[in-house]
Amino acid sequence: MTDETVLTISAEPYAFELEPGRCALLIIDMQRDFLEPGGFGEMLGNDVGQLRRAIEPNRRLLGAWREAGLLVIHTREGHRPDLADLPPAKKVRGHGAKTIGDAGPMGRILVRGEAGHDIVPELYPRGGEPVIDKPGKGAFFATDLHAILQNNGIAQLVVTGVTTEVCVNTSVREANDRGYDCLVLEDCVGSYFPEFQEMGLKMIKAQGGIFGWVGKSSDVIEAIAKK
Ligand code: TIU
Repeated sequence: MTDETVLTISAEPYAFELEPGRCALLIIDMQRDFLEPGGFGEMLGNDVGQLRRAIEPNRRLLGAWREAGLLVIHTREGHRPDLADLPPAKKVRGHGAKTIGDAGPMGRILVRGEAGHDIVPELYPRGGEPVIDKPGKGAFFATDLHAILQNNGIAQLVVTGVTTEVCVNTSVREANDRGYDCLVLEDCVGSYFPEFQEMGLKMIKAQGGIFGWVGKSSDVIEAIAKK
């Protein structure tokens, strides 16, 4: 793979021209509290099985991405232990009996350093892979993600993670407005709600790719493995 390599990836609304030297894999919020039985997500009444389907395709993709020597960035949604960065509106939204910062099934809910806040073992970051701790749904809000991408010469993102219509969509929209081309992999993103999974992906690729492209992990893995 040279700096000039361009890999044509089958995608909608049309093929994505992936330039490996300028493309990072962005894995959004694959955290235990969202994905594991007994976590915060399940405590809220969600079916974590809907999200867990994305773990294995992400594991394969991450392996191939690392093998190819390309940049991978992980994100986690969460807050400072003192909750100074937690907007009061986010704390009280939903009127839940337990909310962010309270003691949950895997430590304090969405607080950095707690077990539930960390990334699932199957996709655990390796040393040298940037981990972005974000207080919001979008990966760019109040983080150094844009600076890290710019410093690495990144212009394209392959985006995976959870949930499709919340943090993935928000991050893709933020990335799009900052000039990044985003390829979202449908088998590597997940929603607790099947209808939001479908519509969340449709919203990205509609109107000629208004926010980006939608493809499959197998096509990316095949392309980067060949080079
Ligand atoms: N990461 C992410 O999507 N956070 C959420 O809160 N998602 C929900 O779907 N609730």
